[in-house]
Amino acid sequence: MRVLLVSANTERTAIIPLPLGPAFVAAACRRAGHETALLDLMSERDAIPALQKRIEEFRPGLIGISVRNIDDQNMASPKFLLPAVREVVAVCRRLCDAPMALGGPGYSMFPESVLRFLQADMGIRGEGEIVFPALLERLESERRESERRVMTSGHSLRQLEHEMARVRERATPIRQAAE
Ligand code: B12
Repeated sequence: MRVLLVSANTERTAIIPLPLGPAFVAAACRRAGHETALLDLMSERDAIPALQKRIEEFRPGLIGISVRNIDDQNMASPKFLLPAVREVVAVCRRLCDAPMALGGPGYSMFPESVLRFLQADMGIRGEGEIVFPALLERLESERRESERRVMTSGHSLRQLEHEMARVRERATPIRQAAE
């Protein structure tokens, strides 16, 4: 599977950390045989256009998003850092239909509320090197299984897509007529 890992941290407080966690997870994905790209938004001049370009070129089957910080831990005037990550998720959603999995230290602290706030599809709490490739394997085997079911019922996926397009074409005038 083609996997895009996005290190979503663009916060420059204190230090500019390297994306160590997502790099470890990317290495594990490559070892498991997946074509893997890692995009570090911190090192991009314009994060969102860089993300758009990478998605269009790479066409990922799954996107992993690393969430490092929730806030800057400045008690005097705290800065909430998740809205920028929510934009990353929204851009991915707009550009492709790949499922999105969250991970990273920020996500792992508040998995349920961060998943809800960011509107991603799933998340992995804690270290990702073993569980994330296992998730990829699971998604791939589910895809193979559904393709096999389609093949054995006498259709290829391409035929099925063609058939769906024809159904949609026929359905449009009906919907318009009803409106
Ligand atoms: C070391 C560290 C620092 C160092 C960084 C040094 C450096 N050169 O990188 C210093 C002291 C500079 C620092 C600064 C800050 N830090 Co700091 N830091 C840490 C610490 C202790 C470890 C981070 C680390 O490098 N881990 C090692 C890597 C390999 O692990 P990892 O990133 O967690 O990745 C693993 C998993 O999370 C997971 N994973 C990661 N990405 C993904 C993606 C997917 C898809 C999946 C499935 C899994 C996955 O798998 C990875 C491999 O096992 C954590 C606490 C902790 N124990 O995690 C806090 C922590 C991340 N920091 C935090 C904060 C807040 C900050 C600061 C904002 C503090 C400040 N006001 O200065 C700054 C921000 C820096 C920045 N610009 O982003 C918070 C973030 C949570 C929050 N409250 O928002 C943490 C969690 C501490 C805490 N408990 O509050 N930090």
